[in-house]
Amino acid sequence: MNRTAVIDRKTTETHITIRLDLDGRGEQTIATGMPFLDHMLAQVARHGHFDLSVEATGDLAVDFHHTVEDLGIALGEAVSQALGDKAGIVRYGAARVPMDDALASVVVDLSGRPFLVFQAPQLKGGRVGDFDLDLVREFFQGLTNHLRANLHVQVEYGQNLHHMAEAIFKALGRALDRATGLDPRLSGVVPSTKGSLA
Ligand SMILES: [Mn+2]
Repeated sequence: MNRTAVIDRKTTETHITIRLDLDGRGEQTIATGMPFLDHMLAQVARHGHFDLSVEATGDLAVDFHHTVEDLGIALGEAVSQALGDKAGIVRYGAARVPMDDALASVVVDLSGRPFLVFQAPQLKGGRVGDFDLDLVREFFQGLTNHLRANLHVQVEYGQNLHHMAEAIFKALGRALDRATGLDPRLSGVVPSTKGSLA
């Protein structure tokens, strides 16, 4: 079974192309025009064992905001498309990932009901190079809405902003790897007593 997606999303503000294989080996080619975000998306692919290629051009000269939000949207659409009707998936995933001084957790339910809880006040107003860390939340909001998932993101503690952000994206990869994984005991049944996760 092929669990892949190709997304080509074009607006007046951004143009994003994503190729995704949920059952990959963590190989990535990522070029968003924002090297820090490239580094973060590479963590999702690596630790989610996804093959992921992302190309984005956007109105970065205005602000990184549109491109970051649209990347969240496009990645959500890609994962959603690759999952199809979600038959046989684990559905839930949780990961706590340390990075030196920082500890972050991501818990996901691929429920079909978008809801984001984002508790990372440490990032507020922070920057890594030219990347505004308030945009991490915008990325996750776009992802949540278009993956139609329940996502809980928390930075438990940390000192270094780069480490806290990176721990979040690594945890996202691990949690998504688990949630999108196939459970052979389900033999293709959708894991909901309603019979649907659409
Ligand atoms: Mn790093």
